[in-house]
Amino acid sequence: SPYLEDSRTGLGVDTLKRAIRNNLFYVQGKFPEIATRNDYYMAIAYAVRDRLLQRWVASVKQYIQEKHRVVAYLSAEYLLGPHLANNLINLGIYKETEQACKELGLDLEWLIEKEVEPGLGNGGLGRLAACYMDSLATLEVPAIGYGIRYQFGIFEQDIRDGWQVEDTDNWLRRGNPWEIARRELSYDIKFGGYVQTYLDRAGKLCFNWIPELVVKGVAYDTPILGYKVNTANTLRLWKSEAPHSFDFQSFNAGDYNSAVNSKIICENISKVLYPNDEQIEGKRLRLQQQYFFVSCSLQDMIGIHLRQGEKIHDFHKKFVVQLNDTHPAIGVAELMRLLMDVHQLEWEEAWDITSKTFAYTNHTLLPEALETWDLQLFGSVLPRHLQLIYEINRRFVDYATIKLYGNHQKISSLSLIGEGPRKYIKMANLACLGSFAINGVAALHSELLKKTVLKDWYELMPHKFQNKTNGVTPRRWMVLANPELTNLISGKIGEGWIKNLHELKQLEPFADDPEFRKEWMQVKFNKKKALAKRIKKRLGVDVDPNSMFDILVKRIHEYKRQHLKVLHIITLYNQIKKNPSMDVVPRTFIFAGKAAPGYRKAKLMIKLINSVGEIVNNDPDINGRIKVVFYPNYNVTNAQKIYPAADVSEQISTAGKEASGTGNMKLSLNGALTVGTLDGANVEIRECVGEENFFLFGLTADEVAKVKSEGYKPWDYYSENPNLKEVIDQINSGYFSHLDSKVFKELTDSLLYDDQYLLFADYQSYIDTQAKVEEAFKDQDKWARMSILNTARMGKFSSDRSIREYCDEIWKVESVPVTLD
Ligand code: 26Y
Repeated sequence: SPYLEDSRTGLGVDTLKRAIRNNLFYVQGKFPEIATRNDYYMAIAYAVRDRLLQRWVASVKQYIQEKHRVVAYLSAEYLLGPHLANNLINLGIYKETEQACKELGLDLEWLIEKEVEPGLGNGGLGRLAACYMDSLATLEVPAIGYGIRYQFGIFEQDIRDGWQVEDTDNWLRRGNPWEIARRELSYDIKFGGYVQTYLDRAGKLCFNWIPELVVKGVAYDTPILGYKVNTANTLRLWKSEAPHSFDFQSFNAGDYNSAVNSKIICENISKVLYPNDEQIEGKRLRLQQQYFFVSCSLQDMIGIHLRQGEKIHDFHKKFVVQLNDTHPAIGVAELMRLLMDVHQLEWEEAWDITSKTFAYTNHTLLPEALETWDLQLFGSVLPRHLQLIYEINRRFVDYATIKLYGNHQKISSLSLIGEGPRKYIKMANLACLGSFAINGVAALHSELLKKTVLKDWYELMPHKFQNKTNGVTPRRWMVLANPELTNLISGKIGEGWIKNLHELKQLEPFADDPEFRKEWMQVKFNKKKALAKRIKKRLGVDVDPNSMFDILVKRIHEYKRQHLKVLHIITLYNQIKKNPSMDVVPRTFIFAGKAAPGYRKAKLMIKLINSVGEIVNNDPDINGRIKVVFYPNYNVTNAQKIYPAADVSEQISTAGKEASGTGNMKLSLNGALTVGTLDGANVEIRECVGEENFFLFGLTADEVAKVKSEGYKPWDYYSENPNLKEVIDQINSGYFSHLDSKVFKELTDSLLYDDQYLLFADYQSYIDTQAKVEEAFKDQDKWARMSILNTARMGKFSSDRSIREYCDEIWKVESVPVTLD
């Protein structure tokens, strides 16, 4: 072309080359001879960022000019994963950039591997938020994601002597080219102190919160680009800082220490992500984190709304605020405070606006995982909100008393305040009351919510309850993680499926094509080879890519039952030991996942996996036919390498415990066949892929409830099942722990005497099902057919479908195509 493309927006190979060279010089201040790998990574990242900015500015401009309704997604966690490759894919310039790099003598993949991922989440809930941000942008829906810019994300996991060891995640150490600090966009957030009441001149009762501490929240924005559209939405994360004039009295008085101390206290709020999921810990700092980001976000929304010349009374028409679990539920009280104490609205109107603004997604059925805050602690951090919650509750209890004819048990279960040795605030109740919609994350989960943890709410307000089955973005989890499979599929059915996953259905006829089956299995084999290479490099263990890759990767939890998988492995091991010449299908068992640092049994499960691996992998009788691998530091980066290599996806939670699961979707989409219970979204996956392509085992949620109510006795299963007994006795004998019989006692005791998660009840069914898996795998051609049909039928599980449903049925927002000028 005779025209020179703009260096900051052009998408051609030559332009990209020029941009990378320019950035190396003008951003990194380097020339090729002395540039490091990081310099090149930065040079490319900034080239990509320029192209994002063009779309981002256009999106924001259009949203402001045309005053569209906006979704605000409030989440304490965003598990984004690396940006560079994803942005290249969504911009549609992966190939071009690869070529530009090549011509500059660089290997793009090698640079992509360099990126440190922002691990600002624990697991499923945080990753869901990231998939939803991708889909919102792809569907061209005006949206802002609000959260916390943790300086340290989820810890890095290392394994030493079989045990998990945690290291801090200093993800910002080399800088972050994907964010822009908006120094001018900041809000003051109050903490502690007391509330003054006074009558104003009109005789109205007013409240004045005199805080003990004021912290400044500064916005850091990251553009989230949709797939092959111009929409780039904003992820706005708040960093806490000391206000400009922090403690100048102390400073002036020469008390340097106390001045610096208060700076540190302020900065602590966004310092580190709490590494617990499902296990609540009532820590003051965590409550401060929640309030900090929620208050910044709501103040920001009100500011945006008013600056557009709109009235505060119409706030709920401009914004719909989705609460990602109860972590941001304090928003209900905070919006009341802002509307009343700052914007002078009366209670009735403030409540009307508030209860039309929020919608709440629940992510758990474990009653012990429902968030509560000690009332005293709560009042000492948020004294004004405690008053507001009392008043919200007073009005609600009055209403409920009439509706429920004074059914005290129900009313006290619905109350926002729990009574006991100590009073506490029930965040799920605050979320339910303050929201116009409440949803679970899979069909079964949404049904069980209505029958169990939120039963009383359902009976009182059935119209609020909905289901929104989770989904995952095919961009990251197929196009990026598995370009080989992507190409194979697109070669047959075109690329439409990437935006409309239902189109995968068109693959079905190719399951009958022997050539296609061969190519399908070849892609899988190559991905297994690549993973085997990584395993060798990271762990020094040889695994055979011809063996079945049997994969169980997720956070470590008793309810997820990684230890049930271990019981299966030991059972198989014992079978081979007794009959070394038996015909076994070689298998590689791959585990990965982090345990909350304070969760002793979960950490012990990791140790057990590694101890069993040590014995099994080195036993000459086994002769490499089964291998056990624990891949350390499971995160988005590693997940992208693991899913494409899976033959079997293990989804083995106790029925009724896993809200949805999303790893189940990513694995299945990548052609793995599922071994699973009827739990969470497994139920819907099985419905879609067909029961003949799904290895079902175990009790149903109803059966689990029944067995428990009838008095479950794990010991009976143990004493009546010789194989199970042998396995447990073996663990207890120290067979896997250098004859130290105490190491796993806490775990085996909890199984023998309690077994909350019914491992023993499901054991035999699991073993039998695994035998069927083995049989099926022997017929590789049949397996290929099953795998293809399985992927072809996963169309439902795109996060695009989930987000469409949220938009249509909860948020009432519409797409706004963005035009570039
Ligand atoms: C209160 C605090 C300790 C806490 C922190 C994180 C509590 C829970 C969590 C995270 C929960 C979580 O990740 N839940 C998962 O959400 C996924 C997305 O909906 C589901 O697929 C998955 O089943 C559920 O366990």
